[in-house]
Amino acid sequence: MLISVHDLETVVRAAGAIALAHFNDLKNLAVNKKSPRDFVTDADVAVEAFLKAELTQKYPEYGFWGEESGQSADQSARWVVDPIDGTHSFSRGQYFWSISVALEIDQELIIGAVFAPALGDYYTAVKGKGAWKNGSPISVSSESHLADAMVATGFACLRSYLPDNNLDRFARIAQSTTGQRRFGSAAMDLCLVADGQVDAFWEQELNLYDVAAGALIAQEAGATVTDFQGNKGIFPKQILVTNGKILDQILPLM
Ligand code: 2AM
Ligand code: CA
Repeated sequence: MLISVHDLETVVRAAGAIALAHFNDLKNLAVNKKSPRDFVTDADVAVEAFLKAELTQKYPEYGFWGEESGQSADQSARWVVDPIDGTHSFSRGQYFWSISVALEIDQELIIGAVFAPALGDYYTAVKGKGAWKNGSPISVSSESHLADAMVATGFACLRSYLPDNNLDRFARIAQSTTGQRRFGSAAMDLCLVADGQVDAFWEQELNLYDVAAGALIAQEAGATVTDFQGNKGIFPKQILVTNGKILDQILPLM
């Protein structure tokens, strides 16, 4: 079945309303830890349950994979969902968190939506058709000098206590760029590259549900999505997204 961006937007915005209701009532929010430094709240569970019910009922031909509830049987064509990306920020009352929904068929991303309800920003993209923020087309920045660039990263890898913890890489890149940001939601970071608000983003040890929708939005806005060696493709364990113009300059620092 052909999915319209508008039908998807209706579902994702309704999920956003559920998340926002919890966000506006934080003092009553139960925050639990899945493992050290990995949080889940009632809001994550409620938003994912809503999206799973809505999407599988409206589009029974597609399977479902969500961060909190796992994978349904059919996974060749599936929704890939992060109910709240940036749960830690959410639980502290900060605004940078998002709902991330992508449709993947035979390992190809077809449509993606990232909604940041507290910011009121809705990003979407359709394979081969472009990317939009709040209904207007978006594209990556034109910055071509790494020295003048604004970059973003995250440290999900620290939570798995990996020896390659991004700190040395961050130090190298911070010394070679003008601005560095750490927003705490990979799905949002990818949309910020798509919208030209930052020129590059990289992170390690993410999962497909953190990056699927945002990576399609970034690609459709003209971004290059690679691993740290410059191989093209979406590699959640090692993802580098740039405006394309600074890729050759940032790769040696990765
Ligand atoms: P989350 O909020 O949905 O968990 C920020 O650095 C990114 O890391 C976010 O996309 C965040 O997604 C993700 N993240 C948080 N905890 C993590 C963990 N324990 N392992 C891997 N990624 C994590
Ligand atoms: Ca997540």
